[in-house]
Amino acid sequence: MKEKSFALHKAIVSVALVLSLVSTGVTPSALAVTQPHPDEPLNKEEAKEMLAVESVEELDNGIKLNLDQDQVAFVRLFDKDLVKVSVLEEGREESYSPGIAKKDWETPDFKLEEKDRTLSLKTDEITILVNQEPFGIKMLDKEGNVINEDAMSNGGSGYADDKPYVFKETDENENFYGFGEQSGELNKRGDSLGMWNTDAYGYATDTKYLYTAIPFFIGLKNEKAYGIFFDNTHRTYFEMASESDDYYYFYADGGELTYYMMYGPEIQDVLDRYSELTGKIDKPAKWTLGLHQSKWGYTAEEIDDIASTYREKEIPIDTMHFDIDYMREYRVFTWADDYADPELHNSLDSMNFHKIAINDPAVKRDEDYAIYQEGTENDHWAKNPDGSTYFGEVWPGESAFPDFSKADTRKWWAENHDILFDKGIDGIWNDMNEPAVFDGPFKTMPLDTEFGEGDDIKLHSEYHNLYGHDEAEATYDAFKMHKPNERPFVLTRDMYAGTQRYAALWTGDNLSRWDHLQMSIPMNNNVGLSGQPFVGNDIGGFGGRPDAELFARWIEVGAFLPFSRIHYDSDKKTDVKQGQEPWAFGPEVEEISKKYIELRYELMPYLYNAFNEAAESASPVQQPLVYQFQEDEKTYDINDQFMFGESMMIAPVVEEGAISRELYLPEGETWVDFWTGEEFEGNQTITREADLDTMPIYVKKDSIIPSREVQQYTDEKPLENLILDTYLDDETSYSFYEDDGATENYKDGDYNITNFTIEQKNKNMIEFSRDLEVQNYDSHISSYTLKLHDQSAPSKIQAASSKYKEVNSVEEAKDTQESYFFDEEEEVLYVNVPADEKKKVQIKFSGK
Ligand code: MIG
Repeated sequence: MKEKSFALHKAIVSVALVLSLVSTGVTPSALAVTQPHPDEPLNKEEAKEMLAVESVEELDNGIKLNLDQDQVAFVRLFDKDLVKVSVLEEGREESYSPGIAKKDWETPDFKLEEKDRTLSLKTDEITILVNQEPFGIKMLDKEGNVINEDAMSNGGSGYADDKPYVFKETDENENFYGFGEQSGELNKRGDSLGMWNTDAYGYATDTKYLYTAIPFFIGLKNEKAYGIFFDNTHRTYFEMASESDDYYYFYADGGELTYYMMYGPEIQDVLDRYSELTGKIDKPAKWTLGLHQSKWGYTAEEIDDIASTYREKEIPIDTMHFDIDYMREYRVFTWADDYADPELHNSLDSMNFHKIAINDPAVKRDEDYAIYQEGTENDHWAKNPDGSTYFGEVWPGESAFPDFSKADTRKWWAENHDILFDKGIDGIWNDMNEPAVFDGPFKTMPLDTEFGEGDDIKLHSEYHNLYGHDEAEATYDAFKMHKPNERPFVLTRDMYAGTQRYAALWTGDNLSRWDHLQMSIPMNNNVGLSGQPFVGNDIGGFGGRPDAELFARWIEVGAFLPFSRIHYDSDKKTDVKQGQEPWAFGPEVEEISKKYIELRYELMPYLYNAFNEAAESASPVQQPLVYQFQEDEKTYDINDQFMFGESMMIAPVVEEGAISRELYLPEGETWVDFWTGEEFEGNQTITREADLDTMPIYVKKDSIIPSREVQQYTDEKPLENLILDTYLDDETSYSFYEDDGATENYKDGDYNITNFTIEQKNKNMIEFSRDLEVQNYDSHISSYTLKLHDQSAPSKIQAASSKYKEVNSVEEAKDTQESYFFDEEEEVLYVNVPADEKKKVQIKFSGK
């Protein structure tokens, strides 16, 4: 169980926390000091005073309800399965937080009726019933099943002591997912969750407040999913059947009651709508999907050495990170001499490394420092209530903080990025954007610090959870400003709903502990179900140091993270001298690391396509099993397995000392062991041996996994030979997306979509065909290698009248047009098809 409240301690600056966290035996901190006050329970008696409807006005997309107690409510249909509900003080306008990407919706067809004092708004997909006395909302599907309803006996929805709240009915069959980045397990039923962006160094498995606030969740009941987005940027609370099996509720410390509700029934349908509302990720630059290496405290020389060691050892990698040490005494937008040294940059460039630089919001109070001068002259700082500049202590010492709520300030911030981009920096890493303040009253600013100006002033209590969001937008804009045709890469520690439009997320300062490796899986899976597919954890753990076994198990998982970065804490905070590079634990772990990192690079076409899907429909790259298998209740609570894209299931070993594990194979599929080819029917739990170098992976039968030769970095060689790794049962197809993976040219149509189909026509024939759906990108692909698993020797392969030639090795097949090779031992058939093959390729077997 999570802690239900936190004692209010005197603020202890993070340095003190840091000092208590030394060596590998790090104990997670209690983090009791990071919330402005203990959780404030909702006044439930007050909530029971319910609102009643006095009159109704029809709107073009819904209704306005004049309520008693000087309140009004709006119920608007934004789409046939999306409704916006707001309850406001009379006279106030409905609003949109910066989390919202789309405000103009085309009103769906709907019918408004009134029967027995109940109003009904009916679309093709849902019916919203509004009870008038007392006021309450119900959502039904088109068959009339109740999907979600206000818990009227608890007080429905409204305000209690100025806190907006909503009570909903639930029962034991309902489970909850999403809520952004959270500690604990996958299924949040029974949990008390909170959102207040927190610098949670060394968080524990039950730490309630982490770095992000994504007040969105998915309810799954009787196999049907719906979503609720509580668009409130104040500190929010979610009591998910934590007090009773019959109801759940959510509320905020302040602000207005606005929430959106969307219906599935598929989880993906919910994500479609949620991501239309709050935005989707951009298609990422391909290099960002490669491996990243980072450490707080690498010297300039070490950055160069580590990079060249990767190349010498031929362990694939794309990117080195520059942590805060590169700045001149932590002054943002400056370079310390040794890190600015052109030799370092030339060296990294010559090894084809990409470079990411960290950036913090705090600007050192230093009258001789240009950035500080500009910020002061142009009124860019957050302010105290008396209008003076707010100052707080962070890495550079006393600092001012940009007010990112102002468009001018964001523009100024974006402009300054030329100082980083001019040095060849390709990506920006936004840290400390809670914002973290060492000497603030609870490690951030006082709640009455002011942002914005004139009528737009927001207090920190309201703006806090948006600070990182707006900084991410400013950083994203820096790319648009300085590198307009390049795909931006921003990495952020903090999010509000919608931040995925601008940035990828890493999950902050985890620890080198087994329970952190375990927790990272449900954490990422829930982030993925919250509209943010681009997520990763510091591989090996940030605080403390892993031992060889933990690092090996972690890099195995790490190679399958959407964002894959090894990163670790400064040596100043640990007794143990232990690196976290793949070779730092001896030859065995180096080999294991290399094996899995190479696998990631081989799977790059598959991974890039999974990201393309994510950019188009918010489908997560790393998925909890429930995402694809919501009809199989055995998946609902699985914490230690995940899907990597559509077809691969990862069942990592995350227990110390374990060399085998149990794993569940979901119902409705046949699963193929990736390493042995052995097949299993779904709906069973099996035990898999897993020595230190084996991470169990299963592939859904009837799938195609596009892959390629290993590269040392993503753009090393053009993709000429596309391997179609095929696990055929009956019929399978794959829609393959390709573009340059770097520029915005795809927006002008510069991409290809090729549809592959592989079909077992009859017992003696497999047929391959491909259809060019879109062909605008100048592809380098000249051949496809069909890699058909679990086959016997073919008798003949031909495309119309041209006969394919049998050769003696995979290599030979790759170099010979229209050829094939049968690997008898592995029972794998390789067929090399020219990319311009227009005819169907028929693979024939003499009757068995
Ligand atoms: O207060 O820049 O989460 O990744 O290495 C610590 C130094 C500041 C916290 C980040 C971590 C980064 C570290 N930063």
